[in-house]
Amino acid sequence: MIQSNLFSKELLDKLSDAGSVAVLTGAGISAESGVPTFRGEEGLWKKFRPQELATVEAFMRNPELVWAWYRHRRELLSTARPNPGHRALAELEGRCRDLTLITQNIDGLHRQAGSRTILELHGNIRRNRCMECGQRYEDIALPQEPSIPLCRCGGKIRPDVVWFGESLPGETLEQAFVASTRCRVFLCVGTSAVVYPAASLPIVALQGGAYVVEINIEPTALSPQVHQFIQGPSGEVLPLMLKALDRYENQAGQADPRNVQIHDRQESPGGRYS
Ligand code: BJW
Ligand code: ZN
Repeated sequence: MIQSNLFSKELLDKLSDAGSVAVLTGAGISAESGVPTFRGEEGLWKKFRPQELATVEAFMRNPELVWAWYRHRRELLSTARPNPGHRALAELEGRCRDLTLITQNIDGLHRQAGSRTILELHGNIRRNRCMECGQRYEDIALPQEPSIPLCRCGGKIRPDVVWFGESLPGETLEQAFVASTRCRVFLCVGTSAVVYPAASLPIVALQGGAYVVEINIEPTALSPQVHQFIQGPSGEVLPLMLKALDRYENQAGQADPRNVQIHDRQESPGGRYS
């Protein structure tokens, strides 16, 4: 059972100040929607080898296999719905002056949940593009046959996602770095934080002076460096964070400032685990 008082006063204070917030999400936030993660016991990379499915070389070698894998995952995603974690982040965006949601996920669930400012670092599984001329195609426009869809120019069409060794979309990545450098609060949610350049964003946020909070069901290599690590499923922790924020703001609204003394415990990053 997660305690609702586990959110530090510093976090609630900075969030209620409606300052700028950046959030980085990974596969873990969609786990409670039934979307498999990549790493860990139940992860996709336990059953499939990334080198055979998530590189350009793999696609050139065996495009049928890569297409079969993506069609299978699209089918899984067709019934997936946003969970309370996605919805809490959409609600938080409505409450903040400036919130940038940076996601490594390609599942589109943040948009379905109502988030608006979304930077998709690794593309989107519902889009496709031609390897040769770059022409974009929506998923629904693609025929199932032949098994490798071809562009009007004759080039092979591929899912519009970012594979290992490929560059991330330049402008999107640039915006993600700017938001992470400038934010006052950075939330790192449901990512193993091992894939670069996304994994540098929380570090950049720390260097820029942001208060960095990590939410994950288990500690990661990042955990010792953050201001607060909150262990638990994001679909439970994030809605609780909003409730705690409500309570905090109500109390602040009722309090007579002359009677309030704030004792802010200065904590060094990494010192605090729930
Ligand atoms: C919960 C939860 C719940 C569970 N609640 N939490 C050596 C050193 C450094 C870098 C490199 C290197 N060799 C190569 C590189 C570069 C490489 C890289 O970083 N590799 C590392 C693995 C070492 N990066 C790249 O190649 C990137 N491009 C690039 O760098 O270009 C420049 C360059 C070019 C050429 C050479 C070198 C540099 C591109 C990376 C593209 C990643 N693509 C994928 C596939 C996308 C398409 C698809 O889905 O099919 O993106 S891989 C996969 O990993 C996917 C994810 O977005 C990404 C990150 O994974 P994520 O989201 O963190 O998921 P998991 O499963 O790892 O973690 C889930 C977490 O959730 C866990 O912690 C759980 O505990 C937690 N969790 N349930 C909260 N309910
Ligand atoms: Zn083409």
